[in-house]
Amino acid sequence: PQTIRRGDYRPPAWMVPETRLDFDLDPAATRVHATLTVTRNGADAGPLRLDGAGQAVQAVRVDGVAVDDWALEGETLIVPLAGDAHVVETEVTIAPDRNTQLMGLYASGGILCTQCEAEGFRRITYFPDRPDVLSRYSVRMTADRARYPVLLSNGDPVASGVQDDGRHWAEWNDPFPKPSYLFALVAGELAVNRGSFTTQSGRAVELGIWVRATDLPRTDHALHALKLSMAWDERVYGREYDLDVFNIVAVDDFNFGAMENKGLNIFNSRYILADPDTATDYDYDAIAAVVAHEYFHNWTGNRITCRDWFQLSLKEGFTVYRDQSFSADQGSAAVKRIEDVRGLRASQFPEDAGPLAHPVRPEAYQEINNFYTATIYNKGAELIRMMATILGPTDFRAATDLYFREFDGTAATCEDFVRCMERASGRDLSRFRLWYSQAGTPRLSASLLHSAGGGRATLRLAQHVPATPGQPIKAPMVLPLKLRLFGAETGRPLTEERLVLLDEADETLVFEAVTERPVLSINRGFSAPVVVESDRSAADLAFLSAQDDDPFARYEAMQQLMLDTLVAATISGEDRHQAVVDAVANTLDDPELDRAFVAEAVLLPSEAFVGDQLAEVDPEAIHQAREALRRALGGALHDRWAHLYAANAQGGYVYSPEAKGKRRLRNVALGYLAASGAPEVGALAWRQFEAADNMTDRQAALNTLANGDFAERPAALDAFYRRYAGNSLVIDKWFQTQALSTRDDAADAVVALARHPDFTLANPNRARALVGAFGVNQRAFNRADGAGYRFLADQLLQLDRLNPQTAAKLLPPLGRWRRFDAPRAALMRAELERIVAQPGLSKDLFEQASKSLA
Ligand code: DPP
Ligand code: ZN
Repeated sequence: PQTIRRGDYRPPAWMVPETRLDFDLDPAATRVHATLTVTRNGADAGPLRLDGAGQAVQAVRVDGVAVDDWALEGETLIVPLAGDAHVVETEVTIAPDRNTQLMGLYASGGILCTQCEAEGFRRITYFPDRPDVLSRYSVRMTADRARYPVLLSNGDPVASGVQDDGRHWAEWNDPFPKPSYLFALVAGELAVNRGSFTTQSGRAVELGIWVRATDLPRTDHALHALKLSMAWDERVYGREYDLDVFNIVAVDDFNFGAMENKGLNIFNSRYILADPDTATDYDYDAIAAVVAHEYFHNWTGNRITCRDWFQLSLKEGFTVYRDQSFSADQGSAAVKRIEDVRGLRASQFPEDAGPLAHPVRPEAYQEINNFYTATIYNKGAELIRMMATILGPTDFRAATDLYFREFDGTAATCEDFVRCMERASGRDLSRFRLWYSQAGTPRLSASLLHSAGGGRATLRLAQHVPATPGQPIKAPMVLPLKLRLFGAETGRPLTEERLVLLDEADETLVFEAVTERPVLSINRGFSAPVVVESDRSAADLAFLSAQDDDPFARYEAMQQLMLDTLVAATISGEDRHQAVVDAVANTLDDPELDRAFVAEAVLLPSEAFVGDQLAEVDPEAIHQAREALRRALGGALHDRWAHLYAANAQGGYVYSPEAKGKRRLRNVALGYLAASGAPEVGALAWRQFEAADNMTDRQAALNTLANGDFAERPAALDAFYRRYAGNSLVIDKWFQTQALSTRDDAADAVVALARHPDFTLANPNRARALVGAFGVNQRAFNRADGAGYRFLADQLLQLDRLNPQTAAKLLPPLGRWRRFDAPRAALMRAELERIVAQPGLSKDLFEQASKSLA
């Protein structure tokens, strides 16, 4: 496959100021007539080149006259043009009902819909399918009136009518020039939940959430989240919505979570549909975050888009940062930060440490779909957060104002954004730019020395960025570190919180008048996305977990204490449980703490995260060590868990930060009670399972039963399945719970579930629920006989024939072979080699598998 390089960027030879699309919609054969007004850009004398994929050219006209001097170069349509401005028409036929890739125009449960980012538009019609060609679209759709009563596209509706042949039509017009990846169309039998929003300047916007009629009762939460997002973006960034309508459509088959098409967002139904009986608190939160994310893209992505796909983080990193800030404002900012950091460590840190590591602004790709990664999104968001920290709120807002003013209506670069940060603040971010070009998670070692007599404390900081593919040698980065010292004896803060910009490999900070032994609180709020290695003792970590005034640092100290304990137990079988038990007891006994925070703080790090700390992952030993610590915590604190379980029971279901916190803590307590081996737990969990008035509690009870050996286990799995038969989003949970099982038989169960009548690779959510979840079940996936590796490879090869993009997303667990013992590594490599050798493999899967072998 061809490699595309950032350095090869050239401006487009032709612009397309106007695009008119006429769709004659039919699931088997949709005719697309495109009329492009094209103008030569600059001095380039070349022909017009239009990207295409999979469709047959039926006719080409230039300025109204049929021509036959066009040619195909691969799938690119070459049209020679004499002048500098022409009207070029093409006609093609496509088959949405045979589109299993879910890119371009496809059918999902009888609804015709589109997904164009990144390069799906070329599967609909011939077009310069690149983000720096901005065009004004008008769209006409004609379709069977009974089957497709609702016809939607971008922008505002302008006209519609009925024909006498049973078909009807609608025209939509989008006044904002946009790249082709933001085009969207939906046709189907849909019901709408309508709302309205009046913008700060008084514009009335009609909102609509479109779903199947039976799903309508599950759309209120999404609609509410949309209104909150619109108000938040006005208040926090001064950004107002710009069209008369804003529509969201939910479909069941979707590769991404959602898509920010101008004025017509299309969503994976799992990020729209919610009611208490079917959606967990986690689902409710995720829906609000994704609705906000896609809405925020209207300014960060749509009004200002990306010049080329190497700049993807320009819109994604900033928009993730914006949705994270939005969610933080809806409830506990501390808990939101903890969740985001946990997510970063679960997905981005391993990516950055493995064979698929790439910079936030990549240099090269074979398949752009492979770069919708945790690095582009989540590390990208951390970069924006660091700049916001360095600038402070006033300058950061001035800088984003400048960015919106200056780049509105254009296709911009990451560099444009950083320059706005510099210009509005007067700061020099030259060194900071390394964050865009260097891959790898920096490691920071911190050691604090105190000379008791002189009252001087010396903090030595040293950073190191590990080598990543193609980048053997790294320069030191700019790390914004928030830190503070506390007195070990008095528990008092000895300093203010300081923001230090570390930009050397080695630096020493000196603190004077430190009258008692200091304890270091560092990287407070996770101000820099780095791994901190400090020489803090278990006692100091326990101290911070009880005393630190920064909630993130407090959580982090507990995590570090747990991690140190688990690593020691894994390596040498050492039992240091007591320190963790005491620290957890302390946290549980602190009445001042938010319930949601307590629930997060007392959870053990995942098996995968423990594995990431070790030179070689021993999945079985990690599992045993973690289970032993869970048992110890469950047993030693049994009465506290039982008390928390009872004390946090609630009356009727409410979705509020407080009610969520109680549910979370109560379910964490249930988990520890189960770990304690207390005999009453099976019955307790079963009672909760049956009596629950919400999915959070029901699924937590199911997880507890499904992970153990309880007599109630088979009945619970069966009852859950039967209660929710036909609700695919809930049946996904049923598959996922079993794929994530901690039981010894998890891998065999997963292999069997792949033959369940409800399992299908054609639906990405279902594929992710079983195959994707299994890939992150460290112990089951890495079973010593290689059954897990073989299963994943088999599934990926099948899925690749249907949907290469989703297949490639599920491959990374096989690329972790360097982290394991030689026998496992050999088994994993053999599966990667089997994948690479497969005839007809997609470039998506080829790129991921071949890079994982290298
Ligand atoms: N651009 C989408 C999103 O991140 C993904 N295709 O919202
Ligand atoms: Zn996005």
